[in-house]
Amino acid sequence: MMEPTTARAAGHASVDDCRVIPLRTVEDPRGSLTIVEGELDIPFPIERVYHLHGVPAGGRRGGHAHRHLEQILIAVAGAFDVLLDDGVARRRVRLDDPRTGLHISPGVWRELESFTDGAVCVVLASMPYADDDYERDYEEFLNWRSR
Ligand code: T46
Repeated sequence: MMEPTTARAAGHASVDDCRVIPLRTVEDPRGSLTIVEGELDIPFPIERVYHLHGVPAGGRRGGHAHRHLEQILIAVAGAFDVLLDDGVARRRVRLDDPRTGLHISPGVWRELESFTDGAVCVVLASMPYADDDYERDYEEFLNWRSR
């Protein structure tokens, strides 16, 4: 059982709280099978799954923070960069391995960029979709983080 995120309630995590998690993978001559069970392999129950695909090579997504939502991003095909920003520090993570997932804590700004052709990003999310959980304005994000 994975420990729940302590920063979850506060929503004021740092970029260093965002970790690349190795995912359980079964390898055999037929190929590989990677497993994610909520609260076992990742630190939250999975309420929603979506995937980004058909992103043009070099394309970008994201450009926002979530106040409460936490997520795991997995590059199940291809690769892309995730730029993380907590209002003080920034960190860039390249995702290119379907056996790992990037845990993004609440309150961290993210930009996805440098997609390779054919890349697919699967996202495991801790909450249903809620537009009012998004902070899409960077200046407002900085104000919120500094409070
Ligand atoms: C994130 C990155 C990695 C829905 O109706 N339901 C959903 O569950 C989602 C995720 C999106 N939408 C709608 C809202 C917009 O009209 O789909 C449209 C595109 O969403 P957005 O511009 O937010 O897409 P991205 O790729 O910039 O961001 C998405 C997630 O929204 C976000 O949580 O972290 O992927």
